[in-house]
Amino acid sequence: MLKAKATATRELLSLDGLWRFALDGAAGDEPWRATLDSTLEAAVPASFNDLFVDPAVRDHVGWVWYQRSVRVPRGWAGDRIFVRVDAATHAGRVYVGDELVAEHAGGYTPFEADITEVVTAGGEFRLTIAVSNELTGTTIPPGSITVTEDGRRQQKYLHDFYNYGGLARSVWLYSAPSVRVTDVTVVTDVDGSTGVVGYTVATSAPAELRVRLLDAALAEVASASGTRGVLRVPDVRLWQPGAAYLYELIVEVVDGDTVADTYPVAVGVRTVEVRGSEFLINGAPFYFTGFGKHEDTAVRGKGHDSAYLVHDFQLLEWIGANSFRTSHYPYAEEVLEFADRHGVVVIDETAAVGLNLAVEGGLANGPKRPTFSPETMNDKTRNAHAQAIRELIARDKNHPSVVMWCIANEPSSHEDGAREYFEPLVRLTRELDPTRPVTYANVMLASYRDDRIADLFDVVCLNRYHGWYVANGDLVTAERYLEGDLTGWAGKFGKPIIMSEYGADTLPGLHSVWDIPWTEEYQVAFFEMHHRVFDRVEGVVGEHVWNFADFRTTNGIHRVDGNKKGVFTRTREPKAAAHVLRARWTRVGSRKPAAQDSTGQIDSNN
Ligand code: BDP
Repeated sequence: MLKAKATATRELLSLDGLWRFALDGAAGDEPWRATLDSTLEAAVPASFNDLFVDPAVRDHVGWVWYQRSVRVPRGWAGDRIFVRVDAATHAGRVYVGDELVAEHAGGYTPFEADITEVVTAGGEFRLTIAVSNELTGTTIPPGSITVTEDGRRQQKYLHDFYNYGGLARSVWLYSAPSVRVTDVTVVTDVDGSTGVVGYTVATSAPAELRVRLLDAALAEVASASGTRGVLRVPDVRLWQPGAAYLYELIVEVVDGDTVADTYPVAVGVRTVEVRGSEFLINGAPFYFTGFGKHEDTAVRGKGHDSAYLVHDFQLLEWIGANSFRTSHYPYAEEVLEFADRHGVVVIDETAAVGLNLAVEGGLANGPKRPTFSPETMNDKTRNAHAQAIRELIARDKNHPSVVMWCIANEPSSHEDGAREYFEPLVRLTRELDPTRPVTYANVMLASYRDDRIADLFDVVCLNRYHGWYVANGDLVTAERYLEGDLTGWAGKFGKPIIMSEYGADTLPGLHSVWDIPWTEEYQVAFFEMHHRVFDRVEGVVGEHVWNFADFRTTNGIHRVDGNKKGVFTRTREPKAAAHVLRARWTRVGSRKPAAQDSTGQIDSNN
């Protein structure tokens, strides 16, 4: 799905700002039919939960209402007019005046409606968006709703980050010509020193098409006509991790001498490949350093914020990280565009987190209810999951920064039914995008001995907590466990392994000369232990610390002020471990550190 952009043939109006806001039930029946009867105003983009002091808002489970009036620019007469919602977490309904114009499920991917027939250029209309934060057995992520004895609805779910809801990303009004570009797919390859850019364009009606590829200095380097084709770029400048280079593909609908529609797509020419136990970008082995992140800040919740975007990427650069995973949902498109421009590598994840009832009763307990069954995660869950994959790939397929799809976080992959659940989803992902490797993040409960799905995927991503949830405070034992774990996976599957999570909760300011969990020193020692092991095990091609920053977690799990595994605090101050990671990652770059020699030194020539 194309991002809304202003071009010579399209105009774009941001609808961000303050909207009238009400909880469902507080604003009467069918609240979209009139001005919302509420004194509350909510900021867009932002999750609604932390904006207000009333706990009834923060804890609300169900629909909420956003409303504002919108004036359509006069000059849009004759164009098609669209309203686009970048994210309504987790479901949205859009009303123009009295009419329902769009409905969407899935909290982290965009949707839009053509509202040309119900608005007029120059006129004003009432725009109401209903957003539901409910998680059920048929949503991704899944959850369930219980009712307390005193009648309060409570949301339960199987992931530990807080279930923020609302309009966390921008809302737009835009115009486009009736015959227009509706989709563009770009696939790049390299042939010697020549870049190969394959393109496919979809249009709203049969049309004559022209494409031009411009380099960063806006000089045309290739052109073609027709809905699909291949452009060749002699002496191509590749998109490289840490050294981004972007071309721009200008797609034009032409009608004789006039350009009826024009839409630009940033193109980074690069290849991605898994070969044996290596992950190759542009033919060279790539070693991932970085984090699992969250979209999470004070007050805004999951609201997209350009200042945090810039600052987070500054911190990634400062610490020497070359990559991150969009744990545990697709991030705002602005984040991926920034990664494209700045050469940061992304593992792009769906919101399929918590497909795991084995963790329900705590890490140590075995499954009490089966995860995959008609009563639990079933065909409907899988259909929603398939749709989440479709929408993720439709939105993000052209980003050079995205080098791999991660279709689930910590599913119960050792249980009956896991293979039947995942096989069709992996197939679907490959059909939709045959060019990128596919992975899932494996949970510690599913070992290399009993995991049932790892062979379906290209890369083994492991979330492990040796030294935290296991062997807490005993890094000697943890080191032995970790090495056994990694060598087990490497030996059995022979695929590249990325440590997609390893982390220890740490309270900034807490210190000790001993290995005491929660101290800054323990987080440092914990990482150093992991890094020794990674360097010893062939096949480990990356390390993503859990987490970039401290983040808000749900009520009802035993955490003090949220998850403290951040290397930075929630307000982005570094803990001691940040300096240790910085020393390592700025030295390692994007090449796997050589095995240590007998003196314990890294052989820097290797
Ligand atoms: C992993 C999850 C992650 C959690 C982390 C933790 O993938 O979302 O935040 O554990 O417990 O199981 O810190």
